[in-house]
This record gives sequence, C-alpha cells and structure tokens, in this order.
Amino acid sequence: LAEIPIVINTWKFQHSAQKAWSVLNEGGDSALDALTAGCEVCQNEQCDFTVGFGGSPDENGETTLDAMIFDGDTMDMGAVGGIRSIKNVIKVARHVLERTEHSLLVGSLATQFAKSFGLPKEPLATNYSLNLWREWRLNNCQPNFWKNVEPDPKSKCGPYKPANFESESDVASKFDTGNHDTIGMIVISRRGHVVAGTSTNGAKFKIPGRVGDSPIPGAGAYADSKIGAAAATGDGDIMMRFLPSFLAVEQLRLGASPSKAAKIAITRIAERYPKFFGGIVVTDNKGEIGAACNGMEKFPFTVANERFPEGITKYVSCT
Ligand code: SD4
Repeated sequence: LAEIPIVINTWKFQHSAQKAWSVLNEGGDSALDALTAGCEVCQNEQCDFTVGFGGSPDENGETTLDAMIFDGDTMDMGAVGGIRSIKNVIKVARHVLERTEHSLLVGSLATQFAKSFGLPKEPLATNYSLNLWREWRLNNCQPNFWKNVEPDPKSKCGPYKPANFESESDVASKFDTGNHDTIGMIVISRRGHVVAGTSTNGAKFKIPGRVGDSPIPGAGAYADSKIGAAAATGDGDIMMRFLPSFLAVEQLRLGASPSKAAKIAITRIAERYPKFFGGIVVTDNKGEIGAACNGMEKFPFTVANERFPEGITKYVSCT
C-alpha cells in the first residue's frame, strides 16, 4: 500500500475515503479539497452518528461539532471547537485555515464566523439525537463525565454540587464501540502535499462546553509534508493530554516506521490509562501506513489509492 497519492481515514468510512480519492485523482491534485470533500461525506451521512449533526447530544440535548484541517506544507491550520448550529464544520475549519490568521475558533461565536461565509445556521438535533438524550434523562442521567460531585437529590441529575468523596471513574465505560467514530483523515497528493484533519460530534452526554481532542493540533491530527501525518480517534479527554498525533509524527522524524510510531503514541497513553479507548493512523510522506489502538479488539481504518479507488478497510489488532 505504500504509494502516493493516498487517502487514509479512521474506521470503516469507505465512502469518505472513496470521495477524497476521487477528488484527489480527478480534481487537480488538491489534498485540501480531497480532505474537505471526504470529511463532508461523513458529516452528511452522519457516520455512525458520531460525525456530523444528529448525534452525541450533550447534557442539554444539544449537538455541537469539532473539526480541524492541518496543512503540512505551510504548518498552518484551521479548527473549530464546540460550534453550534452549523452542519458543515469541516468547511468552517477550512475557512479558519484559509481566511484567517487564527487557528481555532469556538462555540456560538464560531457560528457567527461560519454564517459570515454563507453557511446556513440550522438545528443540529434530530429525532434520533433527542431520543437518545430523553432516554438518558429517564435513566437518571448517568453522569458520564463528572467526578467528585453529587447530583441534585430530586432530579438525580444536574445541577451537580461539589462532593467530598472521590467518585469511581471507569475510564473504559465512557467511550466504547458505541460511542466513537470521529473521522480522522490523512491525504497525500501526488506531489507530496500532506494534510490531515478531523470531524466529529464529540462524546455522548458531554458536559456542555466540552471540546475534544479532534480540533487540537497534535492531538486529533498533525501533518508535516517533510515527514508524514497522524490522525487519532477515541477518548479525546484523555488522548489530548498526550498529543498522540504530534508524538507519532515526531517519532517518524526520528526514524521510526509508521507502525512503530503509532504503537509508541498509543503506548504512551496506555501506560497511564491502561483501559483507554482509542486508535491512531500514521503515515510517512511516501504513503507507508501504520496504525495502533487500545481498549478494543481491533481497530479498522480505510485506505484509498490507485489500486483501491473504492477504499479498502484494514484492521490492526490492539494487542
Ligand atoms: C472526542 N475523539 O471528541 C473524539 C471522539 C472519538 O472515537 O473519536 N471517538 O473525544
């Protein structure tokens, strides 16, 4: 598989890989256009309900989105965190990259920014996401992401108050195979332009205002055309503390193979959080691929290139 041009993305999102590949191959060799178009497919298809609108409602039932594009030629990036009411979040990240000197915009003010570029403001909730949220409320709001707090005695939910005990935190239960699936994508064009990006609706029942790893450079993704790129998925609250995508690219820089670099990045986290759920895809700038994962049995990722224009899903075992 080691050849460029190439598209690699997390999980089994074959339509995204296929779309990115077709843009890359037919549309003038633009890695940025390919990545944007590939991520848009997942956003529109609501890949596993964890990319795009209508998934991962927060504690208030609202869906907010995170996305990033990192350009390995210029080492410039655009990202949005916790944006409200805008569906095409990868497009907003692209505007931050190309139309501003900033790197990251957040929340309602990022919505204003998106609107100024003509992106429609529309509800991100759907019957599906609202039903998920209602069920969770009925089920006493399993406070997934709080610690050392007590629920309101009447509602059994928030507002939470500080409590004087250490609550149990079971890292493995918050993210699992039903609460994952950020798209992280790497594209390398024919001339060796390496870009990486992400798009996600984050984590189910997150505390309103939460931003994950996906829009954080070096965490959700990282790219350097001189070296290669990485993109990560999984428990972003934990993963972002270790900058796994940055670490993997730096390991490539030091001479590690992509598989080794991926393994090092995942192991660094697992040493401290043995049960954390996550995976990473890594490629050098020649298109050699590696992947590693933790907290699941095997991690699927999808590759598209000249031989597999439709995209082919591969698996790496996490042990
Ligand atoms: C996040 N990393 O917001 C994302 C979610 C994800 O697999 O990738 N899940 O934490």
